[in-house]
Amino acid sequence: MATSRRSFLRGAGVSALSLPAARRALSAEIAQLGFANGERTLVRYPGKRALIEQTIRPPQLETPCSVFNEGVLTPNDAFFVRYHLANIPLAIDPEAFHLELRGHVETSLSFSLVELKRNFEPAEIVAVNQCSGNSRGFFEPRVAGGQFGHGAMGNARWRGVALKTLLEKAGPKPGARSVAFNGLDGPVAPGTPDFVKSLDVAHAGDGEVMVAYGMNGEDLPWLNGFPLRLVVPGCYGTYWVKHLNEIEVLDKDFDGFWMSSAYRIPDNDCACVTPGAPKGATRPIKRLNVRSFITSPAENAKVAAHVAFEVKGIAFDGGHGVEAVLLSADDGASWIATRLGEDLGRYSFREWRSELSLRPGVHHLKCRAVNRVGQSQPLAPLWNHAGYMRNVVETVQIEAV
Ligand SMILES: Nc1nc2c(c(=O)[nH]1)N[C@H]1C(S)=C(S)[C@@H](COP(=O)(O)O)O[C@H]1N2
Ligand SMILES: [Mo]
Repeated sequence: MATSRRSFLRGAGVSALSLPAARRALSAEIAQLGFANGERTLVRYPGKRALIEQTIRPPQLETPCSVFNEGVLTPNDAFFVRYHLANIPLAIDPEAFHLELRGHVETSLSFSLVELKRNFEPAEIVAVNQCSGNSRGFFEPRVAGGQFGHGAMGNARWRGVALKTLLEKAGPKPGARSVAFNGLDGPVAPGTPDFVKSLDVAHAGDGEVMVAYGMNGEDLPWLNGFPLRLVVPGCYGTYWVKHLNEIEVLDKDFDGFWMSSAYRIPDNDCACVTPGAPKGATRPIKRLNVRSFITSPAENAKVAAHVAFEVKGIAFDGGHGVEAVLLSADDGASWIATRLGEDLGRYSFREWRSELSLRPGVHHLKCRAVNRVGQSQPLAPLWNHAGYMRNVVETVQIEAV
């Protein structure tokens, strides 16, 4: 391999010595997330632009919403960062690194990075990575967990090897049921369960699930899972295991904590319960529901009255694809169609645009996406105990002057 270890790490944007020490808080700059106690400092990590700080150990960073107005792909240096466990890898030797594939298979395999890049046909897919708890800060009544605004999501072009290809090479034995994924991070306290996620064997081998080494034409950023991460198009970020180094095929359903206790939603059509009601039966969270956002104008923006201006945003769902985005300038009383932008695939953000001209005063703009199977967004928010899957029609208040 021509690339030296040091240049490889530079490529990942991190000196790899100490991330916490490399953190630069920009205390002069404050972000306001739009709910009570929504003030956050902006912070700069190696390889990242100024992002909204959610936690320090582990680093958790939210993308400012203005980034989603810049383009349909989220730049690597602006992509959000979510971790559960504080013991995250701070140094990885890409030449020594191996991905192990073992368990209920005919042949256990071990792949170096060079082998994954050279010996397999690269696959590419544009897909949204969204945290289950994106927008949790807006839940009312409030729920425990990271109080995110809308920036715990991003859209990127992922490059890697189809997991199906690797699984076929190892040869799952008859009776293989699930596949478990583990990364290099781990708990600080001995009692905390390691972050391991699983997919059933059919989903893991569907040809779309990917072991990714590239993101938007570069190596994965350190904080987004360098050197390998799982990409599970259409599914919540919790399955997109970072720093992936162990894949295990099992002859039973995987029952680790992060599948059997965490990341579960009410087992009903709306994934919701009446606030305060008992949790009831649950199932693992899975596919993204339909969402859309106005990215311009920004909240509290002023526009010139009676002058046409552009309204623009993004929409996405769990893989059926966006069929239409409707826009309302009168708080939902009437709706107009918008024009969809370039189609980068059914797992991608889809841009939309329209023009409005408003009389003087305060106006409430709303957008509402519909996917290709007719699913849309509720006009009133749904609630669950974990604060997952918010997809209510959001409102942006602006003033025409
Ligand atoms: N190894 C590891 N992978 C992980 C996690 C983690 O804590 N450890 N968190 C998951 C969750 S919940 C989310 S939302 C995504 C976030 O991906 P990002 O940090 O690249 O934005 O990573 C997933 N992969
Ligand atoms: Mo997440």
